[in-house]
Amino acid sequence: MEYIDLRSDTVTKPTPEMREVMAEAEVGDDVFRDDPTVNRLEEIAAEKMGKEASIFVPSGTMGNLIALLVHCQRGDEVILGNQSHIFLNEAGGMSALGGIQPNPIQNQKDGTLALDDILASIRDSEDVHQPITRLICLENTQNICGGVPLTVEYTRQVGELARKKGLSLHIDGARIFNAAVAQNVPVKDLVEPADSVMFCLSKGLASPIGSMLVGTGKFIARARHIRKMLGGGMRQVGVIAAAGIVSLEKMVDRLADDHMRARKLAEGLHQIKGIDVDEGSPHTNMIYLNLSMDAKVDLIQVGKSMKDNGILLDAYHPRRLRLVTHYWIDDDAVEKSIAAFKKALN
Ligand code: TLP
Repeated sequence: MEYIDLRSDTVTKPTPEMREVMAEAEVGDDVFRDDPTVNRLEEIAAEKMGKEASIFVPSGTMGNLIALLVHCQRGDEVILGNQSHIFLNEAGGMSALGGIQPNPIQNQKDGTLALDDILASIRDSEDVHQPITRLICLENTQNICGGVPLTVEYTRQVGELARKKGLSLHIDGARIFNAAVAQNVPVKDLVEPADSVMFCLSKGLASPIGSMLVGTGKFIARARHIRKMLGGGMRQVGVIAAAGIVSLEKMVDRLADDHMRARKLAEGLHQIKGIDVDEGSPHTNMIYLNLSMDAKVDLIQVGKSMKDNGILLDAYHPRRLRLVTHYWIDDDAVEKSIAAFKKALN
């Protein structure tokens, strides 16, 4: 049975065009830099982001970890959001593998870190008692705050603050193209203030695997070394890089369709008693909602009923839910989902 899968945009299977180019891809040993398809993908990614160089990595988690390991030494500290994926959902990699200490500060509702909070969290480098603050991390779009995009202006402000204080700025841009498309701004402008950016091919851009890390040539040379250290040096990986090229060349503009369908889905859900869609949601391709206290069922029950109707939800929390639209969610899937929610809540 083909499910309508609203759990995440990570569930996207390759498009028919991707399957074709994957079968035909020219490949070589990428650890020797011999894979022409990977080399091409890395060139395109760097160019699109307006940075000198890029490296293909197996996952967003590894891309973020490599960035942190390049920026920081053992004992250094990173300022990041307390709702950030790096802090909450990357298995503590920075501490376990890099001896790096997170200094989480509150994410505001709009996904930002307040500039005053960042300033107040920077350690006194003259004081031998304190760790050395090295890096600030932003997340765009900010997933847990609602898939909310950070603006060019805000990112510039954080970049300026970082430069003034001698810190680096890394952006976890797993969904940076969603942020660019939703705000109708060039992605280059969104990442211009950052020293490094990780973005995913394997989410809304529908590749089966892979993320890119971009930065200066020197930064990426060091990243290449660390990727190997982590076991992320891949061989004839042009077979998946080929899908990544389709992601970057053909799949970016259509993210607007995912955003439009998320809005349609949210409008439908607004009409259903017992569902409280978050104010302002969706900002991009994610809808966040709560089941109201007077709903007769909890989300675990709703999840079961939806699954019986062919729809998958990430229903692990009794009242709070995230729904994500992507390439494989078409208008019909939106209609069916709304109808199934109605049924599940009655
Ligand atoms: N996010 C996944 C889950 O891990 C939560 C999802 O379904 O949203 N940064 C951000 C902002 C992410 O949302 C994710 C994945 C990653 C990094 C990690 O990417 P992968 O899964 O490729 O390691």
